[in-house]
Amino acid sequence: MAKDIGLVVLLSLLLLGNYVVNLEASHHHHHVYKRFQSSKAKSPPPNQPYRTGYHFQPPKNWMNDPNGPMLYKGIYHLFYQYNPNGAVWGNIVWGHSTSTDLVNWVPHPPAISPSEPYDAGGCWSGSVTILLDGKPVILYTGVHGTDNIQTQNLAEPTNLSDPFLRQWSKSPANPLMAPTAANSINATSFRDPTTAWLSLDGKWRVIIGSKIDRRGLAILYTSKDFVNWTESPEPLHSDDGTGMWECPDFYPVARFGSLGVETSSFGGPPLIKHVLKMSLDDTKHDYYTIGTYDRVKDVYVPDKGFAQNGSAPRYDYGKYYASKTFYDPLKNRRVLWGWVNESSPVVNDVEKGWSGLQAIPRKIWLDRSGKQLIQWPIKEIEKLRATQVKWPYKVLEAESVLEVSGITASQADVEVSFKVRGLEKADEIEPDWTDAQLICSEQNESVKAGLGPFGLMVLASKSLEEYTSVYFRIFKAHNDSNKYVVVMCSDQSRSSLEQEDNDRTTYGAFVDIDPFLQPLSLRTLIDHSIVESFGGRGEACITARIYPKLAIGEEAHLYVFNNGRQSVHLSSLSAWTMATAHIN
Ligand code: DQQ
Repeated sequence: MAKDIGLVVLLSLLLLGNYVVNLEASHHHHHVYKRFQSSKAKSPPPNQPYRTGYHFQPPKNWMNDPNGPMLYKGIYHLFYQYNPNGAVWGNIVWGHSTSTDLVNWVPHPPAISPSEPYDAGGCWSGSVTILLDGKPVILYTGVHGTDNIQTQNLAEPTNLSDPFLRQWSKSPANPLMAPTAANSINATSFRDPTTAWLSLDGKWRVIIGSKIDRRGLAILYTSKDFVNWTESPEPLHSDDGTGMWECPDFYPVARFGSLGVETSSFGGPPLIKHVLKMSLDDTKHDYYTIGTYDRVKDVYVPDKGFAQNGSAPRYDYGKYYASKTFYDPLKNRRVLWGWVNESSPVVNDVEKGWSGLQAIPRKIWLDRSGKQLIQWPIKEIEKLRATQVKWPYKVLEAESVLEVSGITASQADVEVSFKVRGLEKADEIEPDWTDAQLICSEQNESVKAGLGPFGLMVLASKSLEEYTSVYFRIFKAHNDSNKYVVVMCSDQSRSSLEQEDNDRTTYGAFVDIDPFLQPLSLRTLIDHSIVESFGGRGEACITARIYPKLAIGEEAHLYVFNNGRQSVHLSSLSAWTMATAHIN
């Protein structure tokens, strides 16, 4: 059996060219390191190979933005933009589920649905704020039925003693914030209120995404009672040429350490920095800056080197949008949710009856450098880890591919660390290679270099007709051979035999680590049609959606490869089958 696999891999790699398989090593690990024999991942039903085993999704229909995540009476809530009538966007309500662990989810009826003239066109995105007496309230965007006019509205729990908060009542005072003849608000670009924060004057603040012409805006409102809101003369922040700012998120982070900070916390520099994230409607990516919140002038100023536009760093360099964080007082952390759209065309969504996933919630904090955020899948997800395969330290020879067998590769969690030697042999980066995505698309994993590419091939068919590669390349910096540039790629070009109509963009990100000093780690969460990768322990994240035809269920395989001219060291490798979570 092991021989067969080795042979097939060898043959197929020869067909692909460029590879010579390290057969010796690939034989060693088929049986040796299976440590646990626990629960298996369920195979997906044959007609639904792309539904996930541990990612949040409703039983059917369309889902987009995460809304109002929070903890209330020890229970986590997630609301989400949902179409109760079909697999395409429309008729938007707030879907609602709760959980005690952020892993398993119980569905509830929609929390809010169109019912009033001001939201007849849809209950769009918004946030939850926990008031001083502990009462959670929703601010959401209502879209007027006929003319797409957008206003901000309040909903409160009908029964606070219900820990699931299954019923919500809209305030009779709605709409609370509205475009009028007197203000200059763009009526059809005014949406997605953030979680509110309390400032020094005892008044609540909230920002709403907007634009005027091409200038993106975070319009600021203040209120004493959460019902009567006044627009501030200046936005909290704005930037020219960006287009519409959707789903803004504004929150404090600790300058050092990974603990979360409550949204209203004062602290102030030097202990606290602020993050402003916006979702750029033009590019459909989430960008953030790190900066200072001036509470006196009520403005946010990004640190030097940051601009609130498409040049800002991204949470995720793959498919990830309309994200939102919340402060989790139970675990003292800030948790990030993000919507992962399909990469297939609408006809396919309709055919399979659903569209959209939520990424695994991520703990998020500021890096020691103060220049970027770090993200890591919440710890709780590790309780789904079942059968484990663990390899000892080994050398990954130049041009080798090893199969990681013994787990269910279609529903898995993989952690691998590479140690590189001989960095002097790395190729020098071209001076104009400043765009990681471009580097990755011009040099796929078959293009050999001095150091790399090395990484994983996930959701691969046995003979590698299909695979998605997630890998690193290490370059010497231009004109400075003591500095190195690490690029992380996620290549979807061979993910499926039938994907002409899919979005197959190759994604790329720079990873800000020194591969001399630390091992270069990669963690990848694989779940049938989603591949979420974390490079350098959360320095760079890339999420992809893929639709294999062969690498489905038990037919999926996992490989680790090095296609560089030099060997690299595999300082650790662990892979787990992930058990199926109870989701909705
Ligand atoms: N999705 C919502 C809007 C938001 C957009 C509508 C972002 O509120 O601006 O479903 O994906």
